[in-house]
Amino acid sequence: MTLALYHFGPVANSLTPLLCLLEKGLQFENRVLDSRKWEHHDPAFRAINPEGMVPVLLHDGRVVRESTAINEYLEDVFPEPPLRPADPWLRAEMRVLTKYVDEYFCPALTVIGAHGATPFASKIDKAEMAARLAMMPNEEVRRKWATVSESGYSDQELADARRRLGNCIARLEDMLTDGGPWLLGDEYSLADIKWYSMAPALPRVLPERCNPQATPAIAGWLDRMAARPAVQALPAYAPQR
Ligand SMILES: N[C@@H](CCC(=O)N[C@@H](CS)C(=O)NCC(=O)O)C(=O)O
Repeated sequence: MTLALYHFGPVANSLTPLLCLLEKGLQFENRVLDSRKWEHHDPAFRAINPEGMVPVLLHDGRVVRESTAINEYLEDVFPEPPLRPADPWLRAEMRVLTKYVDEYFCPALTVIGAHGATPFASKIDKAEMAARLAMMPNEEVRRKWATVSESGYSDQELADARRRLGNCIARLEDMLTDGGPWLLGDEYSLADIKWYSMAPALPRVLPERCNPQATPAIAGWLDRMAARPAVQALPAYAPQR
């Protein structure tokens, strides 16, 4: 059996399957790609995912894409320890939560994260950047890089992304208040993993909205997540720069 994960390190969508693999104690080839060196544009990786996007899991020669789908796949193939509730209602709730991150939380955080790459991207030679953009088949990724290689996102776009992140904070605090230690109550699940792939950025991006006084339930959950051995193992999977 061979299992390999192609990823950008323990952050955002890459963190989702990385943490799942570590929670399950699975042995895998760690294929960390350095996005700042455009390693995801190398022909060897493009042969695996023509979209030039991570994360990608390779299991016995078969390519599995999309972080949320990868984790459900890992759960189906390697069910121990279980990270998906047995109860069908809780399982549906778990999928509502992972879907929210994919459709709402992640796109808002991407605007803020990509804007932070403006100093790096705007220094790239224009001809080189044009060649890079031409290599990006995914329109959203291409538009993102085109934006940050110019002046970055507008104040209005940044404010709108922060507004949406404020809604994510409110939803997370609400879910954790009066609940169990984890998002589904007593059962740690793929929902915690998915939210944790984005949530550590919240106190940094919106410190006035997300802090131990304003959002004590989030602060407690972040601490419980940080104490998990699998989370403590994550830094070893960062790109070596
Ligand atoms: N919905 C996809 C999103 C994947 C995605 O956006 N990946 C980003 C990194 S987090 C990427 O590969 N970007 C390529 C680039 O920015 O050039 C998933 O959850 O796996």
